[in-house]
Amino acid sequence: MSIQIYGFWRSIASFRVRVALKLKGLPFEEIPIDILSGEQFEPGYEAVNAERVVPTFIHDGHSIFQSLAIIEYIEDIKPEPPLIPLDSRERAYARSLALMTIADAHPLVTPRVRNHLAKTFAADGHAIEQWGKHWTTEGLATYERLLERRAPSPFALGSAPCLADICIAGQVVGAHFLKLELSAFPIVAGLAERCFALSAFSSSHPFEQPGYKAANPSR
Ligand SMILES: N[C@@H](CCC(=O)N[C@@H](CS)C(=O)NCC(=O)O)C(=O)O
Repeated sequence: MSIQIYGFWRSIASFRVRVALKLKGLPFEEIPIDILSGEQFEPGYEAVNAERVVPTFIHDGHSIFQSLAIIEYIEDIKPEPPLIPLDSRERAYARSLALMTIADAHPLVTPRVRNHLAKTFAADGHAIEQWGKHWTTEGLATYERLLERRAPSPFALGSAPCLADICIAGQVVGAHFLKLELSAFPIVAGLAERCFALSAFSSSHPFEQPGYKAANPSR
């Protein structure tokens, strides 16, 4: 089987797909699309992804977009180890936790939103950073309230990391970009620590990607 993902080191949605592939033990090639310089808008990539975002997942030439749809597809083609529980209520809970960041928190801090704030509302670098910190903190606070109601043991749904943990860890990656303290969110912080102790998570972190290391040789 051949798997490629069009992704970018800084992309939290690409991080989610990287972790899922690594937890499944599926080898893949990542083709970088620099979403900070606007490569996603070039006609060549628009032909691949009409939404002009990463990731795009290519399996034996078949293309899929949206990280949740991609992870569910990966689950279908390689069910073990499971990332989405079989029990209906547990499945719904895993998807609900996932969608909190995929649908609600993460879209607010994407480059297209930051660029629109700058171009249309003359937001400067400081204002855009504050915007990012606000919405990333809101996402972390929501996860903390959710996890207070059902404590991770040790992962969000039980003994092994699943879709929900991947998405919560992605929200924490957003906090790493903005150098946000996690002390106000101890349950989220503890869960993220357990996730990033696993190589599937730590090796997928944006700061571990070749593109980040090339741009930041001193780190
Ligand atoms: N909901 C989508 C998010 C896709 C998305 O917004 N990706 C970001 C990177 S994490 C992107 O490519 N942004 C380009 C832009 O905002 O112009 C998913 O989960 O795949």
